[in-house]
Amino acid sequence: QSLQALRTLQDEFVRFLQRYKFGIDEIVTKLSILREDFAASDRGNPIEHISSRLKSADSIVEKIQRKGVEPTFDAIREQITDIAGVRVTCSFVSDVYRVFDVLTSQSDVRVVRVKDYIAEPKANGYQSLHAIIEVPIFLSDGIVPVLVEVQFRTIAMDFWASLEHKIYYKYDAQVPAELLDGLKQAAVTAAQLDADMERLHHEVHGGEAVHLSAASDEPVP
Ligand code: 0O2
Repeated sequence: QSLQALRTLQDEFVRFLQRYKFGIDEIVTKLSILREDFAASDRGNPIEHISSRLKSADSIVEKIQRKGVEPTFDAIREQITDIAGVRVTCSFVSDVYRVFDVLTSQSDVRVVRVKDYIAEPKANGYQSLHAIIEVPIFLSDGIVPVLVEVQFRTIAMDFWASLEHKIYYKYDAQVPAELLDGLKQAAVTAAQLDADMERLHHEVHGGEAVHLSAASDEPVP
């Protein structure tokens, strides 16, 4: 390939990634506005922490190989849905669903897919609510939709996931069985802590509807 062709490809990749950065900016701004608005209201602020990351080129390539994705921008756009990632940490499980509901009911937000690992934790104990969300990005030459993966979780779920992530990488995915068992047990303890905190919170703020599922609108008392 000529140097010129390589430069063009590099420019295209930079612009490709930049759109995901704009997607992150849009979602983080929406969440920051909600956080400030909740804080100014008398309904209490459900958002403890917001973080974000743009997937690295290395990670994107690794995922393309692992999933056997065709190496074209269109195929990557369609099949790698976590290039833009935003994480929202809440105190209570009910807040996780509350923030999810408020964000996803905004008129320019489209929910593409939801994976509720709180309702159905992964085998290793991992819990979080994942939503692939599409938002419009207003560029100088038009509007483009961008996918952002938003992970909603409690502080306890986040604590567990960050330790599990470190252990997974330390052992290069070959985690000894007793550590896996320990992690599984810690996930049960974390879920129990979340349930206890939720109950105590509800006792103090009794009467408010508590949503504990993304799939159902039924309030759980
Ligand atoms: P990072 O560092 O956050 O970018 P995949 O599992 O990635 O092939 P999919 O459908 O994209 O396919 O996965 P999923 O389950 O929707 O979510 C993937 C992301 O969720 C991960 O991203 C993690 O952030 C988080 N996650 C999922 N499962 C676990 C888990 O068991 N432990 C921890 N700690 N995090 C998990 P990345 O790209 O792996 O990492």
